[in-house]
Amino acid sequence: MRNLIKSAAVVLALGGAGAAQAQDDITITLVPGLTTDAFYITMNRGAQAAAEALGITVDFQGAEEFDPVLQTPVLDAVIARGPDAILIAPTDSTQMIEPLRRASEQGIPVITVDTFIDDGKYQDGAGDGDFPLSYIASDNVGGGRMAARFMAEAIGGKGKVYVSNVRPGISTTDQREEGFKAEMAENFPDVEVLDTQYNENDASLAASQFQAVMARNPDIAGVFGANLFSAIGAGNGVEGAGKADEVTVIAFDAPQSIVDNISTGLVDAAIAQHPAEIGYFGVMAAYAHLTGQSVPTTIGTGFTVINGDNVNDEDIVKFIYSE
Ligand code: T6T
Repeated sequence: MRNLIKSAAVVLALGGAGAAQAQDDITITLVPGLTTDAFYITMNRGAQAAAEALGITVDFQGAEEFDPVLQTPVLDAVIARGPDAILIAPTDSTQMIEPLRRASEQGIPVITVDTFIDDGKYQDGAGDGDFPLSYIASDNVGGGRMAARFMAEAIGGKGKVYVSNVRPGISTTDQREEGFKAEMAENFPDVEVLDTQYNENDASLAASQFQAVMARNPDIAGVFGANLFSAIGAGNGVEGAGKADEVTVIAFDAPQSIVDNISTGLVDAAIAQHPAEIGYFGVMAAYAHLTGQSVPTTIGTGFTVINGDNVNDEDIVKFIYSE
């Protein structure tokens, strides 16, 4: 009912008088993967910029860890409040399908940001999780391939490396690993990619895993941290082992601490996503839908590579994630 009344208000607003008041009445909820991650904090900054430009409200409701078991009750509470649209980074590509279907069945439009459910191809009539309107994110396979190229170049095209990753089932980090391995297999045959180490988004675990990998492979040449916590942990592990000069660390994500580690030389390169763009265009897509426009089923956002060559450039500052 509330949604119906609001839709009527939007239609009225489109007709002319009272536009500002009716737009004030639109509320979109952004559900991040977790609330304390600089990546999602930056995404929310972009979402708030769009909300301000449009004169609407965006609220930010999430769990404290990246976990579908914790995200589901947060989502259920959001659904119960009945926002006009939900933007969400689903924490598992299969486990979040049914919880999100509950939103869709209640008439709340769903757009996924950063991560996807099912195969990420929405509105094509195929698959259980076809109902979200749009997916707004980085090209994570492409980003994984970029990471592989920087790694291969830094280690001279040969040696042992591994991927420090969160856990299987997360679309983004799965795709980064897939892209990293595909690029190595296709173009760098002398790079051996060892077994992936899964760290449950725990930087301390990622750091201790480096020590264990090194104990088994004293000639380890590099580690790719496939997200912010994996990369922070990989850097800490390499530093703790006194191997900063010998082991290459390539990071996905760009919080201040990783950028600082690029300045000291501990981290060789970071693939910075543009989370503020994801938030901004997520809100714009939801608003477009709520005001009767069609929206693209995918919107791709970019990357900026930060390394020793540009880490001190003024232009780089805007790509460092907010804390
Ligand atoms: O890398 C981002 C995000 O893209 C991924 O889906 C989960 O991890 C981060 O939030 C970084 O911690």
